[in-house]
Amino acid sequence: MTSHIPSFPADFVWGAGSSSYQIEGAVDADGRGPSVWDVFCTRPGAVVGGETGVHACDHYHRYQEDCAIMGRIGLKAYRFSVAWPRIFPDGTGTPNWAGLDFYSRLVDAMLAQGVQPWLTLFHWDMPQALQNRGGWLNRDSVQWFTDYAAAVTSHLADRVGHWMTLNEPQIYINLGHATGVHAPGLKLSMREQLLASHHTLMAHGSAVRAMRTAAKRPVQIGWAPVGRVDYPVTEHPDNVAAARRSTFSVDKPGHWTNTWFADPVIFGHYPEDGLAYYGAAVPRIRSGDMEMMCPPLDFYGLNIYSGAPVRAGPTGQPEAVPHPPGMPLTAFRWPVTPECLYWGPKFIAERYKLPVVVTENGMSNLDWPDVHGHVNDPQRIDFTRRYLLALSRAVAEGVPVQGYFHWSLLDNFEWAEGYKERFGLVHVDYATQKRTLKASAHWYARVIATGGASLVDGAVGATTVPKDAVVVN
Ligand code: IFM
Repeated sequence: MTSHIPSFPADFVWGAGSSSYQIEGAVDADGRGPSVWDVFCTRPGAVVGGETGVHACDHYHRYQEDCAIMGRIGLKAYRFSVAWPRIFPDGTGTPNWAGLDFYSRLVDAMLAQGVQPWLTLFHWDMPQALQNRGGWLNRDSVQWFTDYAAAVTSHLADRVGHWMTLNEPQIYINLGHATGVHAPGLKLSMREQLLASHHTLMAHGSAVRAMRTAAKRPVQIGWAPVGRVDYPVTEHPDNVAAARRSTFSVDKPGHWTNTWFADPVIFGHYPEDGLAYYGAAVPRIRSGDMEMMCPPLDFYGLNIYSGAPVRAGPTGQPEAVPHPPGMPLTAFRWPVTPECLYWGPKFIAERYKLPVVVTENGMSNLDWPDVHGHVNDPQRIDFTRRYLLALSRAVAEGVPVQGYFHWSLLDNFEWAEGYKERFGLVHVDYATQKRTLKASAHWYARVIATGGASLVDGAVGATTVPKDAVVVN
């Protein structure tokens, strides 16, 4: 890694994130309707241990305590999502006042702690009532989502300045509509998968336009796709070119692509290689569809956890390079590849010419309170330090990175994995709902307070910046 001194702009957004179904619980409270995840969790074998989000972190009732924790860590911003079925329990009709009011109180509690709200509209919990009408396969989903986006925006945009439409369309299309391991648990044909994805991209664009009108003041709108990052195995220009090419190619089953989703949203057309790759499975594109997808955005959110090394083959073509034996892995068995937080934002900003925000990054770990009640998670500290140093290199080289949101604030419901994977800066004892700040939360607080300077502290969890420790190798 190139030696550099970590440096982030003074207005860099240091945050942490979560999503509604993963933390809220209270699935019947105040008129909320069922979501696809409530229904999916009741399927035998769908979720590890038969676990569900029925109680999760009980954040719905404990949001004040959780906002106080955000204040203790010194977060500048908190990314959360709205549960669509709290606002439209039956999918359409009149918005549910009590649901809107919960998010209004949550936003006020955040602001009282000096934490800016960053709101995601769709983090996978579609109302089951809409799924019963075909979900994203129904072209009406564009209007359903637009109405929902407008309702939430007109209610909260006086206090919420940053908005994201969709979280990781690649994942909910792939796991929810192709392999069936996430809600709504469908195993559709490729043609149907691409139709569902086409509608979500139209819904995104239509919603952005409606939100700008409903907000009644300028707001920042982006989205949060998952970033496939192929990074060069060495920095030889041929390897860099190969990594860039494969990062932006459509060449693998499973929707693990940036361009199939982002080219329509930013450029207004599907990528040529994707059209060739999917061939006859590409849905009929009606007049006006592509134009609908691409209203201007203010930032490009990137969820990045891991990347894959690539080198240039004999004719310059990208070749995957296997990770070495004994590669560091997280508890989820995801490779630890800090390089992706340099190359991912750099490649994306170059291609799409938008400021980038890392809207998710973090790791699951095997954390538990020790006999003194402390939760020591040195792996998470080391992981985050390495990734943030890589990100700071991008910043130092002029890549327009505006912020970083650690995933996640609290341990939570990790979808089909239930409560097995702990991603939080804060440990949650699900039996008692006791929150304990992990060592990483204290460490991250220091990173935030020093504007990133403490990333070069020598010791795990160190609280002072050694004067001579300013160069990182
Ligand atoms: O927990 C998820 C989140 O909901 C979406 N992005 C990846 C995280 C870790 O798997």
